[in-house]
Amino acid sequence: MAKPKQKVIITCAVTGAIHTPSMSPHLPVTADEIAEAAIGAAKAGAAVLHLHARDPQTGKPSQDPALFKPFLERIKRETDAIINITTGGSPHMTVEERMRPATTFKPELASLNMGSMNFGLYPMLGRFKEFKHDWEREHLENSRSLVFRNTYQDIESILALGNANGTRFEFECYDISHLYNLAHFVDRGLVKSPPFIQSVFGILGGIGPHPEDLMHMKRTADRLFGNDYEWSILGAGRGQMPLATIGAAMGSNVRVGLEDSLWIGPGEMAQSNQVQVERIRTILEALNLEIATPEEARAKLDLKG
Ligand code: KMH
Ligand code: ZN
Repeated sequence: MAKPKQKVIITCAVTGAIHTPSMSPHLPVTADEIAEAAIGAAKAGAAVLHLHARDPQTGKPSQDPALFKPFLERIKRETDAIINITTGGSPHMTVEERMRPATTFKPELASLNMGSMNFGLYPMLGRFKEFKHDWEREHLENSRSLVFRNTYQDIESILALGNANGTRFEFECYDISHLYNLAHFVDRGLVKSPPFIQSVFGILGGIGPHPEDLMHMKRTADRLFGNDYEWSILGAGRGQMPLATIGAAMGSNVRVGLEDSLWIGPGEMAQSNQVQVERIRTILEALNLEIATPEEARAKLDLKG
């Protein structure tokens, strides 16, 4: 009998906390914009929606649950997609602040960043020079001196929150050491199998975007977790589509969205999250891969539904 085809989970990270409104007119900011972008991505094939909120006046990232509520309600009404709420927030926030929306809404999935690191946003000052709001320049400038703090205690607090609420995690691993941190928590019995590993490539402060970096992450994850993990690829910026393509050809799931890249081609801004989902979907189908529905993704990731 033919082996059933592995179905690929597409995650779409709709707005994030890295890019700022002056960088792209297409970055969703208000609750309606975030909801519409997320619904468009789900219709195009994203089974998972990774969500952050922003202050609607300034576009500044915010973890205020009141800002999440309207778009979460609308997305749940209009799609069956899996809601994944950030606990990363922004590298500028405390972990207590970052945990607020996942604590309030008890989603099926939440992100969990697996180590402390430099998070170099300041190189974007070379590319983007005009900013409508003061916070945007400061956000990039201050990244020279900040550490994205994810101590063992921080990780334990977020794991405890998930384990209390039946929330499972998208484990964001920006470097090889983060895989070892994840293995440590698996060994301690605090992480249920299979972990959903989001390997992040191309953030300054983490592993680079070279295909060899991807291979090294995969070899290490295979050694630490055997077959017992769900692998996904997130390439930042121009690495988004090439790395997702390489990963998918090797059996990974994929993440796209304007949180991770504002682009759809060299010098060409993505007009929406949906176009990035459509692009990766076209690539996956050309590779003869099938796209997981939300129900299939729930089964693969063992979510509460
Ligand atoms: N911004 C991405 C590189 C989070 O929300 O927890 C990683 C991220 C972090 O999605
Ligand atoms: Zn995020």
